[in-house]
Amino acid sequence: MKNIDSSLHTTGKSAYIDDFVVPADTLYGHVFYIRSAHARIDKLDLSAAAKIPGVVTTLTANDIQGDNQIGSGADDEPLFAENAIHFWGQPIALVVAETSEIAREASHAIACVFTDREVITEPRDAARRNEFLIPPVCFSTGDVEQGFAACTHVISGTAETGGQEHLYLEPQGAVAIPTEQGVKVVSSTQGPTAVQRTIARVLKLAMHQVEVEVGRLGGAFGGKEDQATVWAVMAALAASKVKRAVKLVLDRPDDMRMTGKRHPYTSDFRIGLDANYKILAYEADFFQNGGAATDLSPPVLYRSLFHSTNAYFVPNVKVTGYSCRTNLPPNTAFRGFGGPQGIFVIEAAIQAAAEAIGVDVAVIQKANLLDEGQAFHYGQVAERCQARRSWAQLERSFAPERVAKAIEEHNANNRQFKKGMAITPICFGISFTKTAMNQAGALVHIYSDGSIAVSTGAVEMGQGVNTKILQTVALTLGVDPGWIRVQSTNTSRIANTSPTAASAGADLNGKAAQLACLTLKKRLLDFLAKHLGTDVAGVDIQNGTMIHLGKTLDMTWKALIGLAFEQRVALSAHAQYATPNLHFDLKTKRGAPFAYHVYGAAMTEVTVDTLRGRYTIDRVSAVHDFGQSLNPAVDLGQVEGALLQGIGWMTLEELRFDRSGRLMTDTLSTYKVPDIYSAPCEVLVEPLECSINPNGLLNSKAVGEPPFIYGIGSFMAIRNAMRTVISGGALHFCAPWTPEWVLTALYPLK
Ligand code: LUZ
Ligand code: MOS
Repeated sequence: MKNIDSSLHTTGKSAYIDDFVVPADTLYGHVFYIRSAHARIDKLDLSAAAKIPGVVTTLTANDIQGDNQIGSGADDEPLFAENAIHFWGQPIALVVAETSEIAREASHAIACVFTDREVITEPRDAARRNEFLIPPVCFSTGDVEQGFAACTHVISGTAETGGQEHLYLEPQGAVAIPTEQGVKVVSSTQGPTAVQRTIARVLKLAMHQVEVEVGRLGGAFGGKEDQATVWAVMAALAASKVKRAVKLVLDRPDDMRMTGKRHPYTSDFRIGLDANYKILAYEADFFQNGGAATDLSPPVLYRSLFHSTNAYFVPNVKVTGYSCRTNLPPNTAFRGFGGPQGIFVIEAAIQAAAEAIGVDVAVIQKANLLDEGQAFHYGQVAERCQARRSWAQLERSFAPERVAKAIEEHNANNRQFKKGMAITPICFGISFTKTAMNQAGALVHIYSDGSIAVSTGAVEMGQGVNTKILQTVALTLGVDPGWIRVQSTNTSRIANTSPTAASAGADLNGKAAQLACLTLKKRLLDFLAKHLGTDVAGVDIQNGTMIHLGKTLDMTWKALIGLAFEQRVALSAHAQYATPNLHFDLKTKRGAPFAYHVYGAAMTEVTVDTLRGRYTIDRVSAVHDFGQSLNPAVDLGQVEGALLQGIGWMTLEELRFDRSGRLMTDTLSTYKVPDIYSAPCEVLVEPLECSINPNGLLNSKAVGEPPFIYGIGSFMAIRNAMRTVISGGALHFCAPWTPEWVLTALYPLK
């Protein structure tokens, strides 16, 4: 089945926040902030702005009835700063005017006197001053010191990865409409309930007075898991103050300056191997740049620790995470959620070990892949482990040894253009690491004309979750997909939703929809059996036809529903799904936090122009574990998109903050994202054969985040190509590897 949204997208009919038809007297908001990343606010005077014609009101912390607090991870984030700001772009006030142009102009008339304070942008600087968002977190298993003592080779080093702008095509935004009982907000958020809860808290309302509606998002990638809330709350606050609809949409530079991004990490590693290249011990310290408030930094840090050994078995592990408070915007969820940052470090460590020992890196990787029944360092046992099977299929299908040989030959005969390759195995745990978040709701209505409406907590953000839910409903009820519509996500229809995140949107919400459909199906079959005067075991509904004792009945779906309605059969059902058997002990850092793991392996081939520092990604060949894919076209799109986003993170995308904490790369002319010219010339994706997953939706596996990690291969492959001209000496593991940095590494200043 093709993605149900593809024709809407390609004909421009998909409706986003900016397409939402607003009342004629809608007002527009503009957020005011000052040109500083850390300052004491001495004086704030909005009177000049308020006098500008067209300005209807201004809002500051003084306008808040409830708590001036929007922090999710901790109560450390005011909606409007009062006495101090801690990052460049932190909101201080909102101007509300008849047009967005007037609101923007008026914000320039706000007078704010402030005193700059010292700015910290680097996590290690923060750590030296004990500026942590949470106490250090340590996961360990076995005894690393004993492990290292038994090793033939011990290698240590440092690895760094940069931040990343989400660059969702649709910027952050919301429209708030005052209602009789409270407020209704249309928001571009992954987490409607988080928006609802925070509006209730700030406006001093009960949650049932707040309705949050989400049609679809023009991309999110984690950037709207938490950080869509701010703008929705501001719009709601303004709307309830002036009793008119208020729309607030950030322009691109403001969005890039004011919102948090992927966490940059700088990490120290030590890895120990025996004479057979078995990794006996691994130790790492991760310094996470958390930004100025807690936000999702703690769970992101936890996921770095969970995934710090990637797809390898390591008997002795000690990994420690430091969530460092700096004066950057609060960094937040971004596809992979700390996993890629953790995995980069062990891949760098293995690469460093291979170079120090003088052995092919793939030999070490392969020798240490996780086996069925082995335990991760947090105690969960790998079941239906696909690490070795993915690697083996990659070898069968894409012959990496032959590729390596061809590259060697090429490099021997070419001075300027050097080729390199790398294999990246992946392993990613599926479930929110916070067990309580692994639940979802669904509400299915069958209307009396036979048409079916499905509501869940899932937010469609381009990833195709609605298509998968629709397929699940069609399959479970046994009806033609044409009868079914997936509705918007709305807190009045589905309560207490987890954000659509952690790659688990289709799993959780699809399973809830499946449960609701099973209830309806049972009611309908009971009714059909009674209607025919037969036993329920003899009737079924399949592919839109009614079946009795193996024979097709002369009764349409529509007719069945008409009859059932006449007989007062309940044609609506709600269900909740909660992933079973998850547990994790935060004290001992042990348990089984994941429903299952996603595996895979990719080979990346590149060519580096060693004169200019430029490179091309020639080919990425991957064997990816989809389980039994529900929708191969949707899933392939996820792999391709994630791969390219991962390549961007590793190669092109470079956030630069100046010493005062100002983001210098706040436009698309200064922040380079991969386009079609920097995409791999060829992407070959093979599904891993015979992977079944009873813990997933209809045997499928989650797909959103794991393939992002394949991007690491582009960094390693470029590095390997550079190695052919730089023998010995330092070649740092410091991403992103922009052409400028490649050139600088190839021709270091003496
Ligand atoms: N969000 C979250 C996530 O709140 N918890 C998680 O474990 C997670 N994992 C991946 C992406 N988003
Ligand atoms: Mo996410 S990083 O699954 O919002």
